[in-house]
Parts: sequence; structure tokens; C-alpha cells
Amino acid sequence: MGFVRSSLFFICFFILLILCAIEGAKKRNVLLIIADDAGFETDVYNNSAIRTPHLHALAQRSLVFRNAFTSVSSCSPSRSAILTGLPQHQNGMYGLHQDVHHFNSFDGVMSLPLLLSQAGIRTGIIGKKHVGPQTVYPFDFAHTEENSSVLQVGRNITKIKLLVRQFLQAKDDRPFFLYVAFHDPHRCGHSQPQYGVFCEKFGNGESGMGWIPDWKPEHYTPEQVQVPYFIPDTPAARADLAAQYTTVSRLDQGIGLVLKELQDAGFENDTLVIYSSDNGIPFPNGRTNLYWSGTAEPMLVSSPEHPQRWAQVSQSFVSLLDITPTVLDWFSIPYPEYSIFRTQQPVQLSGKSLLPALTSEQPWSTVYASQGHHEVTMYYPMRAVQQGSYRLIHNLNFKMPFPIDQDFYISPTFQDLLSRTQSGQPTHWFKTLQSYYYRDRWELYDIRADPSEIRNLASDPAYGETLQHLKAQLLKWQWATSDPWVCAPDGVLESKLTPQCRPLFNGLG
Ligand SMILES: [Ca+2]
Repeated sequence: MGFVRSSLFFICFFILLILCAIEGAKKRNVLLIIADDAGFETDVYNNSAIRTPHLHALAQRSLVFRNAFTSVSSCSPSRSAILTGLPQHQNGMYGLHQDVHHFNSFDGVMSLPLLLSQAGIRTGIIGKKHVGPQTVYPFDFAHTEENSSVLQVGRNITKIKLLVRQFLQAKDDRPFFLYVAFHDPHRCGHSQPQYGVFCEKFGNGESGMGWIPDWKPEHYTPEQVQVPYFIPDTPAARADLAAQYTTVSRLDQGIGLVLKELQDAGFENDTLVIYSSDNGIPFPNGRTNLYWSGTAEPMLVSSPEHPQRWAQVSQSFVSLLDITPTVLDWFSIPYPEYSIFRTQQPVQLSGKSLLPALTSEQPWSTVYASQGHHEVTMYYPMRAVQQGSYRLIHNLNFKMPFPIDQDFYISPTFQDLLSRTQSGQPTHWFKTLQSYYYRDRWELYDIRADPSEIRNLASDPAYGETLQHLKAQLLKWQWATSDPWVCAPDGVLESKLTPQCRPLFNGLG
């Protein structure tokens, strides 16, 4: 009898353990918030001119990364890298996804939503998707530009709030991954100029602007803004930045609403929250560039299970390529063994999980970047590595002028820069258009000594060893990530049997 009773006790105990394990597995979710073209316009990153109380509140529950970088400074390629953990040259999203550009990731890529879905996790996306094909990036719940107006799902924060509520209230016991991709604070002049250069009037209640009930627009004068070193300090650029700040106020309040929904639905204490942006701000030397100003991103990681480092700043180097490994780690899902192409080596993620940084500072000091296109006409391949203080950029097609995108071209800042250059007036910019368009093949900067990346050290013999070391690091990463451009511009990649670079004797080797 005693034996039966104790056996029953153990069986019940084990059932309880299993139930606890299932319950424990259920209690882990992810909320990924990505802003569009946002930078450091927040007091979280010491900009005292702008008010972002909701980002500030999130930072109080987050580890704030001071050295976070995108692997590519362009929207679709960056979003594909976020959602696959693979650089653009490896996942195939070489440029923008929409309209004539029509770039897509390769059919065989195993993306984060795909892997999560296979592991029984419910996936949702609200806002700007901007990646394809659908089979590579499936979401169970999707309100994006593919089935709605991007202004509504990406900038109308009341609408976004209600969609988040709908997602969180679903009668579904699975853990979730919710990706909220704001379209703010992207420029607007190219697509919807009636709402202002940054869509800063969209939904402000004025005649013809529509009304977003939850948004209280914050206004700034051109004198109030802080002008980063890479933007000309001119009245035109200051007015442009003031408009951007107003749009950031909509992003900030939208983040507040989304986090409030998470809290109200009871998920605040089991959800990992990540906030970042896809690429540099849409100003000269910013978006589409692999300079610091084009690739450095805000990055907040908030784990309810790791309060040890809340409100602390980490100096560890992290990349948006780390988001996929981090989310997989959070859910304890292994990365599968597979090849994108039958002839290629198995895919390996070159990023790492950020979770260890949430408990102690990590010695991470290297990030990589790879850019191909932005718009389809903007072919300007670059590869880059930053290790500690040194950033090396390889401009593969350096004899071509650096291309300019349609959206940025018509911006007040760039138009002003063009007309000042044309008429010989002072530009108040740290570069000339000539030096911006025509770049050296190799650019090596010591960011600590030269934060604006003006003094190219690549031909300085004193930095020869650093140059060789970084070149070797970059090449190693290119090979490891199956980069088809690994031999360019002075060789041809012959990839049959043993992949190798064959010389072109074009004078560049
Ligand atoms: Ca973007």
C-alpha cells in the first residue's frame, strides 16, 4: 500500500514537474520594436534637446548598448538581416523590396519567423514589412503595407495600439514573437509631401492632416535641435531636424502605447523587449553609408528576468545580426543545419546571442557590415569591419561616384547642400560633395582619435599592420558568410570544387 502511495506521489510529482516545464516554456515571449531610420534623437543617448519619455522609461528597464550597429544601412537589406541573422549578400536581399527594385531573399533561407513558427511560437508583425518572399517571411498575424496603408499601420499610433491589443488578446496559448515595425521617423517628402518632410503633420488634427487621438505632437524650433557633426549646420538642415524631432515624438509615444498594451495584457514580466532601428538617419553621411554615422544604431534590450543591469550602458559591440541568435536563445531553439544552395557550405550565424550581456559586460569588440544596393540603380558594394577603435571600409567599386537615393535627394538638407555647392557659398558641412562622391578603395579610421572619420589612415605606413589585420578579418568573415563578392574587385571567384579567387590583373590587386 505504502509502495503504491509513494509511486502515486512520484507520478503526481513528475506530472507537476512536466506541467511546470510547459508553463515555464509558455512564459517567454518577444516584442521586437524596430524604428525606421531612427538614430540617437533621444535623451537615452544624451540628446538633451529632444523629449522621449517613453524611450527613457524603457531604458530604465533595459541594458542600453552604446556600440550597436546595423550590418547594412538600407531598409529592406537591414530588415532581412534582422529577421535572418544573415548579411544581405548571404540572404539575397541586396536592395529595396518594393516596386521596381523587387529584391527578395533566397527561397531557401530559414528566417526567424519560419523557425519560430516551426517551434510552435505564434508570430505577428504590425507595420512596415518590406521584405520577401512571403514563403521566407511568414507571420501568423500580419498588418503591413502588403494589406494596409503603411501610414496607418506604421505611423498611426492609435491604430498600432489597437492592433497590438488584438494580437495580445487572441485566445492562443502559444508563446509569441511580435514584431512592431514603426514607419516613423522615416522621411515623407518623396512619398507623401502633403504631410511634411518627415510626415510630422500626419494625424496632428489640422485641416487635411487627419487625427491620431493618442498623439500629442511635440514641436521644436530650428534653434533648439542638436546638429550632429555629419550634418551641415544650416537653417535648412535645422528645420529638417526639427521636423524629424516632431515625428520622433510620435514614435516615442507609440512605443509607450505598445508597452502599455503589453503590460495591460499581463505579459510585461515574461517578454523580452528589443528596440532598435534599421539604418542610419536620412542625412548626408547617414543612411546608405557604412560610416559610423550610417551604421550606429540605438539598441535597448529589456529582459524581465535580468534586472541586474537595467538602466546600465554597455560598451560591448553588438550588431543587428545578433537579433536572430538572441531571440532563438531566449526561446531555446537551435539553429538548423542546412545550406541555402546545394553547392554551398552549411549556413552558420555569424552573430551571437546578447543574453549573456544582460548579466555581465562582454568582451565583444568586432562588428561587420555589407552593403550592395539601396535602390536598384544604386549599386555601390561596400564591406566593412569595426574592431575596437578602428573601422575599415572596402569600397569595391570605388571609381564610381557614390549614389544618392530619391528620397534623400529631394530633402531640404541635400537640396541646400547642392545649391550652396553650385553657387560657391559656404556649405557648413564637414566634407565636400566631391569627397563624398569619390572615395578611396580602402578607408581606415581611428574612431577614438577621429570620431568624424575624416583622416583616412589606409595609406599611412604607421597603420600598415592594423590595415592588414582588419583586411584579413574582413576577408575571413566574407568567406564564412559565402560572400559572392569576396574576390572583387581584382579577382573572380571560381567556386566549383575548391572556391578560390582567380586574378584579373586589372591593376587593383
Ligand atoms: Ca529604413
